[in-house]
Amino acid sequence: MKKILALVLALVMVSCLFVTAHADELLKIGYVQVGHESDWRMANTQNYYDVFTKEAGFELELIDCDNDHARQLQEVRNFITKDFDYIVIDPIQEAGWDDVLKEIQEAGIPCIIADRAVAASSDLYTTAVGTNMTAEGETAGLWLEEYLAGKAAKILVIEGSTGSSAAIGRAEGFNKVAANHPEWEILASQDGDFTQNGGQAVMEDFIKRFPEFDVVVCHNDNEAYGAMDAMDAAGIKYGVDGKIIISFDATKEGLTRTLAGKILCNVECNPIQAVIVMNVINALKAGEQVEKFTLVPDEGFCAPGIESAIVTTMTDEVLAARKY
Ligand code: GYE
Repeated sequence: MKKILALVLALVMVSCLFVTAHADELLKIGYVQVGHESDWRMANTQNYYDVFTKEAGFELELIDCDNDHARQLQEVRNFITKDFDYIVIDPIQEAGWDDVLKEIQEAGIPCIIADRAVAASSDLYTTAVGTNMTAEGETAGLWLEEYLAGKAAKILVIEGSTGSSAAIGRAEGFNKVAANHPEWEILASQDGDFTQNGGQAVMEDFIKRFPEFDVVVCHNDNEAYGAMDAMDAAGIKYGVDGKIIISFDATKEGLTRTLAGKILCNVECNPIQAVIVMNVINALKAGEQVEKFTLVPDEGFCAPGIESAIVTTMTDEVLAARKY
């Protein structure tokens, strides 16, 4: 009996040891997330929780910085103090990162910039993963060029959060195409903060100020929903037989509205980025060289009945396959 007890005790001790050793081996990942402003963001957050699991060898601390740049810097500094193994930053703003990036470097912690970009020397971080926001803006512009086929248009823009690389890139890409079209007039461009409420408020203001317009470019789907609410309330028609709405993100709800012919063009920005970030981290851990930038590819979509050489025409199948 005693022998059995001793054996059981020994087994319990060994398994305890194993569990602690295992817990020690988990890589501590600190992720400073932008906020919870959009469906895109929620999908991105969920994706990190799904991928960076204990089973996969990670302990993830994801902080929702609620679009507060100063808070985001502070949270990164907390990760440094707590000596995290890897720091992942999704920068709310493009500017203002030099000091904190140097501090991460001095602490010897590898740093990954994810989704949005920083306006800092790439020597200051280990690697970056993200989409090409300028290319997204250009795709939207090229689709409009194709759709209008030389017709004049008055354009309103509801921008993403001021100072974010997503808003800067999308505006830059779209404006590059617009510069070739003297028959296009951009009437106004205003910050809707990537939210549905923001999009609605800006659109209500636009409707009062501009009785005539043809196109509304929204920097994300949630802003587009807000703009649609404002137009519905004002009795303004949009879609195939009304104002042209262009959006970005191509979330499931956004593409549902593209399939329904309401958002005529929707340029994808893929929020499913955590696996790529995880692969980069695993490669770094294994001592492998990683690229300075890993591109997350994306494509554009337009409403059924529109033929395009720039984007894919929406179908039920595309919508059914959409995970976010
Ligand atoms: O388009 C928007 C989100 O950084 C690409 O941020 C991302 C943008 C996305 O809130 O919906």
